[in-house]
Amino acid sequence: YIGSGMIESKGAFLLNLLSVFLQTILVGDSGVGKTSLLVQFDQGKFIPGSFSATVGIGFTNKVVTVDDVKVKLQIWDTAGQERFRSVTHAYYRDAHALLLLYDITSRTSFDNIRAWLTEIHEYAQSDVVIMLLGNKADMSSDRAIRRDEGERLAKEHSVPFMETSAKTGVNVELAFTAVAKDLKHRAAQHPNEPKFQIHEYIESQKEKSGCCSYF
Ligand SMILES: Nc1nc2c(ncn2[C@@H]2O[C@H](COP(=O)(O)OP(=O)(O)OP(=O)(O)O)[C@@H](O)[C@H]2O)c(=O)[nH]1
Ligand SMILES: [Mg+2]
Repeated sequence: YIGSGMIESKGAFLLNLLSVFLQTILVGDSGVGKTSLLVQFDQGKFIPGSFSATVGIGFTNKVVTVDDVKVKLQIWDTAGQERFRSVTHAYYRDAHALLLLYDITSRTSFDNIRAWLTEIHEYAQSDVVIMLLGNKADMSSDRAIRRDEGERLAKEHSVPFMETSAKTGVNVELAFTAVAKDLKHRAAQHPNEPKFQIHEYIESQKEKSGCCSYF
C-alpha cells in the first residue's frame, strides 16, 4: 500500500508540474545577448543590426518536451541595465531556474558574473536551478574569455556551464531543455531513483564550437 501511495503521489506531483508554468529568468549585463538568445530559442532566428536594450521585463511561454513529457516554461527576459535592477529583483523569488549570461567578447560582463551570483543568492530561492552561459561563441576573433575560464568559474560555484551563440543557435536549445529536464526530474523524483545529473547531461550533449580558436 505504501508503494502504490508513493506512485500516486509521484503522479500527482508530475501532473501538478505539467499544469503550471515553470519560471525561468534570463539575467546578465546589458548587451550579452539575453533577448537574442530567447528569440533564437523561440523563433529559431537571429536578427542582426543595431542593439536595442530591453526596457523593464517581458516573457515568452514555451513548451519543451523532455522524456515524452511536456514541460511549460515561462521565460522572463530581463533588462541588463542597472536602472532596471530593482524591477527584476522582484522576479527572482518566483524563479525555478536562472540562466546567467556573459559575453565571451566582454571581460567586464564576465567579471560581473560574481556580482550577479551574489544578487541571485540574495533574492532567489536557495534551490533555484542556475546555469552559466558564455554567449556569442561565434565571435571567435573577438574572444576575450577563454572557455576554460568560464568552466572554472562555473565549477567554483557548482553550476553547469556551456558556451552558446544566439546567432548560429549553437547550444541554445540545449540550454533550455537541460533546465526543463532538471526541473521535470526534480518534480517527478522518486526517493529511490538516482538524481538527474545536469552536469553530465550537458557534457554529453553540448557542442564545443570554436574549440581551437583560443588566443
Ligand atoms: N555575433 C553575435 N552577436 C550577438 C549574439 N547575441 C547577441 N548578439 C548581439 O549583441 C547585441 C545585444 O544583444 P541583446 O540580445 O539585445 O542583449 P541583451 O542581453 O538582451 O541586452 P539588454 O536587453 O540591454 O539587457 C545585439 O546587437 C545582438 O545582435 C551572438 O550570439 N552572436
Ligand atoms: Mg534584452
